[in-house]
Amino acid sequence: MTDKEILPENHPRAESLKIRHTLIEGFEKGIVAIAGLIAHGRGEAFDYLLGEKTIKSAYNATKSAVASLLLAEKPVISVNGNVTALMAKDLAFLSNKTGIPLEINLFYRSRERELKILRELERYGAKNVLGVDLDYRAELEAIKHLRRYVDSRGILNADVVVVMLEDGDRTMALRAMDKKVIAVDLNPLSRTALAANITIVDNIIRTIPLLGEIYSEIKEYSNKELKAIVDSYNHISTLKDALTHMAISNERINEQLREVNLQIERKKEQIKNKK
Ligand code: PTJ
Repeated sequence: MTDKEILPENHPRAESLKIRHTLIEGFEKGIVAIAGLIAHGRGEAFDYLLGEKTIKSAYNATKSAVASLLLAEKPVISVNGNVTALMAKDLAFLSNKTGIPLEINLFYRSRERELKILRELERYGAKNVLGVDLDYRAELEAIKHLRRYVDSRGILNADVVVVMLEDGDRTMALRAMDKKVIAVDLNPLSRTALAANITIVDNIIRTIPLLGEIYSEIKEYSNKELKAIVDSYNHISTLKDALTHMAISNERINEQLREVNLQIERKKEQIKNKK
C-alpha cells in the first residue's frame, strides 16, 4: 500500500492525519514516547473543539509570553519528544533567532532518547541545546520523577521557562521555585494550564511559529511597553475564553453539518461521474 493510498491529499482531514503520522514516525525513530501518542490524541480532541485555530485570547497570551521572554534575564524553552517530532525545525529557528536556549527535559527520560532528540534538533541547525551534557546535570528537589533532571545552565537557574505538553507536577514545582512559567497546552483545565503564569491554549504547531513572528514585531519595544503587554494578560479570562470557544454553539454545529453535507454531495457527484 502506498503513502498516497493511506493518506490521500484530498482527504478532508489530511493536515491532521499528516501530523498524526509525523508523530508515529517520531515514535518509530525513538523520539516520541509511547505515552506521547496518547497525549497527542488528547490534544487533537481539544484542538478540534477549539476550531483548530488561534483564538484571540491565545494570540494575546502568546504576545504576553514573548514580552516576558524579552524581559527575562535567563529564559529557556523546555522541549520533549512530541515537541521535537512535530516542530524541530521551527524550534531550532526560534532558538537561534532569539538566542533562547532549548533544554531537553523528558518525562520518560533515557540516555538514548535524549541523544536522539539532541541529534534531531541539531539536524535542523539548533545551536544551543541544553539538558544532555552530564557535566551540567542538576536535580530539582521538588520533583521525584525523571523530569527532575535539569541543566545548571538552563532550567535550574532560569527566571522564565516555556513548557509544552507538560505535566502539572513540574509546572507547580517550577512555580514553587519562583520561576515564571509560560505553558502551551490545549487543555485549559489541565493542572499545567491552571498552574502556569501565562497559558497559551493553542496547538504548538501554531504557537511556535507565532512566537517567532511576534518576537520580530516587538523586539525593539522599550521595557515599559513590554511590561504593559505582560500586564495586559489575564489568566482566568484567558482560560475561560478558551472554554467558551470549545463549548460548541448551535451556529457552529449548523456550519459543520453544512460542510459535511457538502462533502457527501461532492462524493455523490464523483460516484455519478465515474458510472
Ligand atoms: O517526551 P516525554 O518523555 O517528555 O513525554 C511527554 C508526554 C507528552 C508523554 C508527557 O509530557 C505527558 O504525558 O503529557 P500529558 O500529561 O499527557 O499532557 C499533555 C498535554 O498537552 C495535554 O493537556 C494535551 O491536551 C496537551 N497537548 C497535546 N498535544 C498538544 C497539546 N498542547 C498543545 N499542542 C499540542 N500539539
